[in-house]
Amino acid sequence: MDRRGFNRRVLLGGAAVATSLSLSSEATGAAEAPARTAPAGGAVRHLKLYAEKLADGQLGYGFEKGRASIPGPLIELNEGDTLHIEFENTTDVAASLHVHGLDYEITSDGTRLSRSHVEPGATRTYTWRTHAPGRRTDGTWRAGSAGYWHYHDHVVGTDHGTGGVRRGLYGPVIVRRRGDVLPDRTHTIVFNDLLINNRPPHTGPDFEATVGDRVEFVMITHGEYYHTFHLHGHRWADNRTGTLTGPEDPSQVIDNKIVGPADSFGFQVIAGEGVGAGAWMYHCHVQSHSDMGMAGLFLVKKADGTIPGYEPHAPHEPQGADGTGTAGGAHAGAGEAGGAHGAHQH
Ligand SMILES: [Cu+2]
Repeated sequence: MDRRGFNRRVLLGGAAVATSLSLSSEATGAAEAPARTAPAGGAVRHLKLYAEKLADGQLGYGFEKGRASIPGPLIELNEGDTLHIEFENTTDVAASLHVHGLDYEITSDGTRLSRSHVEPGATRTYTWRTHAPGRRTDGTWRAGSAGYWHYHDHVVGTDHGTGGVRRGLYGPVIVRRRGDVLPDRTHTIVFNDLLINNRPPHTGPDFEATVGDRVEFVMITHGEYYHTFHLHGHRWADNRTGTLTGPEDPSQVIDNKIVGPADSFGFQVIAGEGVGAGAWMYHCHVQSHSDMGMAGLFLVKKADGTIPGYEPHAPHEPQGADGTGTAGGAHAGAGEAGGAHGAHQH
């Protein structure tokens, strides 16, 4: 049940007074409008994706030529959708596109072993399919595709894409189930070795929101190390959506999660809910890792745009409202490639 429904139930229960269970919008800063939810899938979508060399020598994926970013753009689907990706490799080395969690035939595996990689200058269409959960004919239950997943190169450097992943060829995929709550905005955080999103240490990335925004984070890990992802002032449920479905949902609520190479998860928070505006840190909680710069800020502004107690001093720019997303319900479209900050060339 959403906050609004919960609120209503408390009121309908007889006591038209605020109780400890009543989460008013004044207390939470949350918007009053009902949350938007994902529609049923079943669409066939087409997308163009480029692998490119960035100015700093790293590699990135992008929806448009010259707009590649690290991480690559968000690809968003609804269970039942099929996505055909025309992948063009503009780099000077063989590269590929390999996805986790979705359905694909061996010809879309994105590995040299299956000859589904792409030579420099060449193009190949990869097909990803997704499905809703359901019962198999033998009576057992088949999981659906919904989840926070990711894609990456599997060819550059070694047959496991070790060089491609290290240099930035990775990105997020979200598959939503009908009825999943849609966020106002989605941000991607990738712990890759001891860097975040392949940026220099101690340079974020930072993400901006206003109190009450429903902000989604996709958290992916790559590289050689295990980490713990921690966000200050906000919590999430350790389940598929990162959100509790109601008062009986047994999922553990956490604010810290151990992650290892190729893990991915996601969650949504109401920015500043119950805690207000602020420069809320997120970081790896392995102490030496955070000390070495695996940290960034979730900059939650008051409605007037200010952030109490925060004096910007770091040299990096926040990733703001033009970041990513789900704006307008676009699918397999919007991504973090939008802004100048996307390519991380500073
Ligand atoms: Cu770490």
